[in-house]
Amino acid sequence: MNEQVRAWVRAARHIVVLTGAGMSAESGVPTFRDAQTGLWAQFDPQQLATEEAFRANPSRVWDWYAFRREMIIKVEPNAGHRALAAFARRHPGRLTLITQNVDGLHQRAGSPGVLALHGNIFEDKWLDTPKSCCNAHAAVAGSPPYCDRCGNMLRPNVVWFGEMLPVEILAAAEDAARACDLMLVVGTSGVVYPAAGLARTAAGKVVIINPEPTDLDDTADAVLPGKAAELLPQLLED
Ligand code: BV8
Repeated sequence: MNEQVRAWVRAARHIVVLTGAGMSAESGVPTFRDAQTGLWAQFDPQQLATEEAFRANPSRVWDWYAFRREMIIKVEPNAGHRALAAFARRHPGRLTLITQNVDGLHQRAGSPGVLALHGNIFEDKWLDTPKSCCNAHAAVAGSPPYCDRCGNMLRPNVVWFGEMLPVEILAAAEDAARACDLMLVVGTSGVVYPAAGLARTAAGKVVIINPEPTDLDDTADAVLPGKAAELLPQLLED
């Protein structure tokens, strides 16, 4: 099967790669569902990653993101991240990389033009529309930092459940999916929308790379039951 997929990679003029938390697992970043260890095990990530949860208990949610940032800072992109960046360097314009991950590891590996559908955990933005008094650099330190004039709070610049994805990035991702010859869907359980929907709108063949069954297996032309950092270097080498 790998040989078949390698032939599809060689023949494809435009490849789209859609990644999820499993892409970073071999770097040591627990997947979204596995991230709930220790203190956070008692919380459902989908409950924490919402505006409601943040307004109800800002320091709990802020500390959860601080916990995840600490974890991500300590790790490095893996061979899968590096293989994608190297392929893009060797074949400019042939690969569009779309990720659900907020960890920035694709960008750190050197991948150009990453479409980060769900934002970046290392960026902050104001919770409410900032007033003239809201200066992020002058925010009072705390969990979370806040404006001492109006009380506005900083929040991570990620897309929470129930929130719209960045319109331009989603539109670019949908365009790429509709124009691709081949889509590699790597390390995602395929349950979160509209991201998972991209695999269902892909014009080209869909190949899933995941050690476990996913909600998208039914739409795939091939399923490779393996790990991202092991299979991607094999599939993408010229
Ligand atoms: C919205 C950022 C609407 C925050 C995230 C249609 C149908 C059903 C529900 C909905 C629908 N449309 C919308 C919804 C609601 C909701 C949704 O999808 N709910 C699901 C859960 C049922 N979607 C939303 O709320 C979206 N917004 O719809 O807005 C709207 C419209 C108009 C006006 C206003 C609003 C926003 C969704 C984005 C939420 N933010 N992240 C943060 O990170 O804190 S989602 C977050 O969870 C991740 O970014 C990722 O997308 C998802 C986790 O999924 P995966 O990445 O797949 O990770 P998971 O742990 O599940 O699986 C890991 C996989 O890796 C496994 O399969 C495993 O086997 C595999 N693996 C493990 N090791 C390896 C491996 N694979 C390869 N190699 C390995 N080594």
